[in-house]
Order: sequence, then structure tokens, then C-alpha cells
Amino acid sequence: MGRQVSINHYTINSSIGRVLKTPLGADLLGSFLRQAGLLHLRRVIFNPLVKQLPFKALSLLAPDKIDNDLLSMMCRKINTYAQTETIPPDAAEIRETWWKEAVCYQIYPRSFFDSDGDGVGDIPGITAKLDYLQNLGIDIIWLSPVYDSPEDDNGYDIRNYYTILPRFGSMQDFETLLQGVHKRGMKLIMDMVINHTSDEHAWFQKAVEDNNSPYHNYYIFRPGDTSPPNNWRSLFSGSAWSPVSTGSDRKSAEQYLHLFSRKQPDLNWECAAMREELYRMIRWWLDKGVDGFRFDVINFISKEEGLPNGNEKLGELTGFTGIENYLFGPRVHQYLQELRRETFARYDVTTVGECQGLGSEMMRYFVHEARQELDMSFNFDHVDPPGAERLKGYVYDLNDLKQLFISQTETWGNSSWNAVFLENHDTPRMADKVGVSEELRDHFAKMMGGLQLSFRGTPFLFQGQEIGMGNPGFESMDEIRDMESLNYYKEKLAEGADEDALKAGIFFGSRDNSRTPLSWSDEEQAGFTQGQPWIRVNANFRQRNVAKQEKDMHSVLSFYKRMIALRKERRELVYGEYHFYGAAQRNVFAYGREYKGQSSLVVMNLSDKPLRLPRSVRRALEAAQKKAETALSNYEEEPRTRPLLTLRPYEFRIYC
Ligand code: ISL
Repeated sequence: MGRQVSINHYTINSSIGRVLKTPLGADLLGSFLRQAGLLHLRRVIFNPLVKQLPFKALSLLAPDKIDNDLLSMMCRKINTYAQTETIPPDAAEIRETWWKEAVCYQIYPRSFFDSDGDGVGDIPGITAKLDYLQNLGIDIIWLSPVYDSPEDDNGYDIRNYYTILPRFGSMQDFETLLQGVHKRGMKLIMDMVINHTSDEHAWFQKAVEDNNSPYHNYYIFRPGDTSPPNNWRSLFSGSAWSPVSTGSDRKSAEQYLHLFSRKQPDLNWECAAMREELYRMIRWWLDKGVDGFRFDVINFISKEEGLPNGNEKLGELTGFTGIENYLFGPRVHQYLQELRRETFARYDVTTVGECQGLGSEMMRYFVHEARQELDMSFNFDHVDPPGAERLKGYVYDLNDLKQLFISQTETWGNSSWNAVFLENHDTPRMADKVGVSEELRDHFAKMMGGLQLSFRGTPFLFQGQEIGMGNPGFESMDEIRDMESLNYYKEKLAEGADEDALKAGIFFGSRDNSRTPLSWSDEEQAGFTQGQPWIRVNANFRQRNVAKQEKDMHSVLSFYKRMIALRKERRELVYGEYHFYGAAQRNVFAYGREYKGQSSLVVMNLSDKPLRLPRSVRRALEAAQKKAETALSNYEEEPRTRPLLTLRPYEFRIYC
């Protein structure tokens, strides 16, 4: 579906304006400027006169970062899309459905709750805490991988899709969990990692044992035992190629592609038999009764034919040379449509794709309802600040998040839906990215929850967010477990990096920051385990934990419960149109939501200082206060003035 021959053709001589009119052109350029720290040039580029210049003129703006090669590559991609894919018109109204109304919660099983004292969270541990999740108001649990795995990447390296990792429990334990979830009226979606497997998966083992085995075509091999076949870099440092270790015979020596660690070989989606095996496995899980999937790096599955070298300039910029050859790959939509047709199309389930590098324009190709691919996507533009690198440290400006969220809502339309997240297992805790002081942490945590739960898009909370957990404050490399951080440390040290600065960056940005155990109580090891936890617990667990917050009606946890309940009562918070107020003013984030005659107003101060409200916001506030049935804020004391003239640091108020 959606195929159409088009006469559109773009070259570096096409006008900037014309290129920007295409979804891919707009997004590629947008994320390029973001990554290059050139967002200030947006104004220049969108100037009507500049828009008339040829696309190649962009290289004059930042010759060190943009060259004609890069621009030609962008044009080639834009042409492919223009010729093969279309975004159908939007429906006149939003279609209402359960997964748009749901509140989701991501569980990172290793760190959720340990039931057997081995220091690692497990499936019975999750079952034991289902009442907690139900009380919080959670509808859907997303479970990070629990499949059998050597755990090179904490389970994102699957050895067997049909079995459960013994330290997490048995298949019986999984079934008990699923029943417990369903009994409570909740749903469970599985993480599904199908861009790659573990190198210990039987398919890969057979593939390397015998070049003539049908499994050889399940992965991506190229001849050569010394230098890599192309310049692609792994997302986890070093080359994206590794030699097959059993290759003693020089002639048959081969390298295999792994976009992630060397223990995560990429699957060859060109191979129909491989795809069929994956579909069979996914149907097996569906028949077991799971309610959908979160697909890991699903927009990376289709690789450019011939695996050409990546553009060096783009490589320098992103750190991932070659990325343009698998981001928006040539057959990604064909595969996604097939995946849906062959598996979940026949079940009432939901799907969310992890789509790094996807902007809000391109997103519609993946989630527009008429295209029959995915229901929602996780987009990542807002995860790190423009041009910043997580492992080097940064200060996050919430105004950037505001701008991105506002511009996203403009492009979604009625037929595309999205997943809204602020934290997950791959990024430090939000309060630490922003650098929030200790005394404002609760206010901040509530404000972020208020924002996430009053925005359009299905909210995905990450465990610990509901009590305002922060980074644990790592102090030594011995505390770090994540292979991404460890590889990076080794590589940069070898390159001669300053060790203290290197460590500081890792302690700030390591993915381990969000992977420490959920603080359940003030008991030993935060009540997470009776044993020695696999990674340290947060030092402040005696002050900040679930048990304590459950007893306190003013806690972050209580606020989350109220906000979740409010979202379920007020359909405008799910489906409503937006009206933004005072959007141009820094630190003011204010919006009205309206749906079928009901309306709500949200106002926020994104800064740690008092904020004087602009007149447009004050007027909207006054009107909302007059007619509101419910009001909720993250401050216990009522404001002193009415009408409100200023907001306190990180103040959040909602009127419905
Ligand atoms: O954290 C990152 C590396 O810099 C991200 O780029 C991350 O690797 C990317 O978002 C893909 O994430 C997913 O796939 C990875 C896995 O390690 C992550 O935990 C998972 O969320 C490989 O399966």
C-alpha cells in the first residue's frame, strides 16, 4: 500500500524551500542542525529569501560540518521516499481506542524487585508488586527483555526467544505474571529485540559453523579477516564489524555486522526465511496472550543495499559513521507492514517502536493509522540537548523540550499517535540532567509528571519516576556495569583522554544511572533484595522510597496517583486539541486542552526561579480558575495572590 510513482526529484540544485517541504527533508535538516549545534541557523534557513537558494548553498553556512556529499546523500534518501512512500490524508477526527487512553509503566526487571535474594530482580518479584502498580493507576506494563540471554547488554541480546532467563524465573512464572496482570484488568507488552540476536543464539552458532547452512543468510557476513568491510561504527564503540572467531581457514574468514556490541550480530532482514521465523515466534507470544510489543531499534532493520561507506562528516557529527545507511533504510516500511500483517494485525494488541533518529514529520510514515505499521513510536530528539553528548555531560534546558513538544503536536494530525516518555533505561534521570537542587526535587518530579500526564500521546513512565528517583551518584568505575560505558571508557582512555574528565562524563551520563534498583523502603538495600544487589542502590533510599511516599499524601507518588486518575477522568487530557499560551516566553509552558466541550488548562514554570506570567497566560488562568471543577498543583500552600501573577519555582497547576 502507499506505493506511488512520483515525478518529484530532488538534487542539491533544488531550492532549500522545496526540500524542506518534504517530511524527510524537514526532519533530516532539523535533526542535522540539532546535532551540529546549529539550531540558531534555523531562522536563517527558514527566511523566505534563503529558502529560494539551492540546497547546496547550505554547505556555505557551516563548511566544516556540511559538504555536498552529505547534501547529495540527503537528496537520494528524500527521492527514495518521495517515489515509494506517501502519507495518507488525516482522518477528520481522532479515533478513540484503549491504548491511547492507557498509562504505561516500564519495568526494568533486573532492578524492579528481587524475590529470591540473588541480587537480581525477577518475574515473581514483579508479580508480587502488581497491586502496587494497579493502585498507581497503571494500565499497561512494558517489560524490558526477560528472554534467555548471556546478558552482554542486560537481555537486549537474546539467545532464545522462546525461553525465559532462569535467573528471572521460569515460563510458568511468566504465565503467572501474565494472569495476575490480566486479572487486575491491566495489560502487558513485551520488549521484542529483532534487529539483532545474541551471538549465542543457535542461528548464529549454526551460521558461523557452516557457511552453507541456511542460517548463514540470517545474518550479515562479508569476506575478510583483517580490515572491516566498511567504515560503519558500532553504537557501543569501535567498528560495527568483527571477525568470525572460528574462522581458521583464511579463505572462508568472514566478518559480521553488529550495530551494537560484538555479541549482538544484526539479523539480515533481506532473508525471507529469517523474517518468517521471527513472525512465527511473535505469533507464539501473541497466542500466549501478551498484549503487544515494544520493538527495539526497529527503524534500523533495513540496511542500504551494498552496505556503502558512511559519510565521514556525518560520522564525525553523530559518532556513528554509517548511520545514514540504516536509518530510514530502503525497505523498512515494507518490512513493518509485513510484520504487522503476519503477526499482530489479527490481535487486539498495541505496538510501539523504538525509533531513534525519527523526527515528528517522519514519524507519520511509521505510525499513521492508514499505513498499517506501528501504533506509536518513541522519538528521541528531546532526550539530550542539541549537539550534546550524554557521556560528556551537559545541562538540559527544559525550554528545548517545550519547543520540541509544541512542534510535534503541530505535525501529528489526527491519524498519528505517539508515546510520550521522559525517562527510560538508556538515559540518566531527568532531575540530574537539568541539575535540580535537592530542595526542589519533589516539585520538579511532580511538575514533570504533570506535564507528561496532561500531554497528548500515551505516557510511558519509567520505574522510579513516580517517586522522583535521581541518579545514584556514581563515584567509581567499579560501580559501573553497563557495557556501553565500559567500552567507551576503554576506547577513550586508549585515545589519551583525561581520565578524571572521562569518568565525570560517565558518572553523569551512564545508562546505569536509571538502572539502579527501585527504592522500595528504608530497609537494607532499599528493600529491593535480601542479598547483594547486582548494582548499587541509590544512597538516599532512606529518605526517598515507595513505603514512605505511600503514607504521605503530599508525596511525589501521591501526586502521580492523582494526576493519573485525573487523566482518566478528563478525556481532553488524552484527545484534546491544544492552545498554547505565552509560548515565546522562556520558562513559561502553558496550554489549554479541549475535547468535545470539556477543557483543561495547564501552566508551568520551567525554571528554579519565580516566574512572572505574561498577560495572555494570566487571562487564560483567570478564566480557567473561575469555571474549574478540579484544580491540582505541586505546591501544598495556595498561592498568595489571585489572580496569579507569578509561579513559584517549577510550579505546576492544572484546572479542569
Ligand atoms: O543508549 C544508547 C547508546 O548510545 C542508545 O543509542 C541506545 O542504544 C538506542 O536507543 C537503542 O536502544 C535499545 O537497543 C539497544 C539496547 O542496548 C538498549 O538498552 C535498547 O533500549 C541494543 O539492543
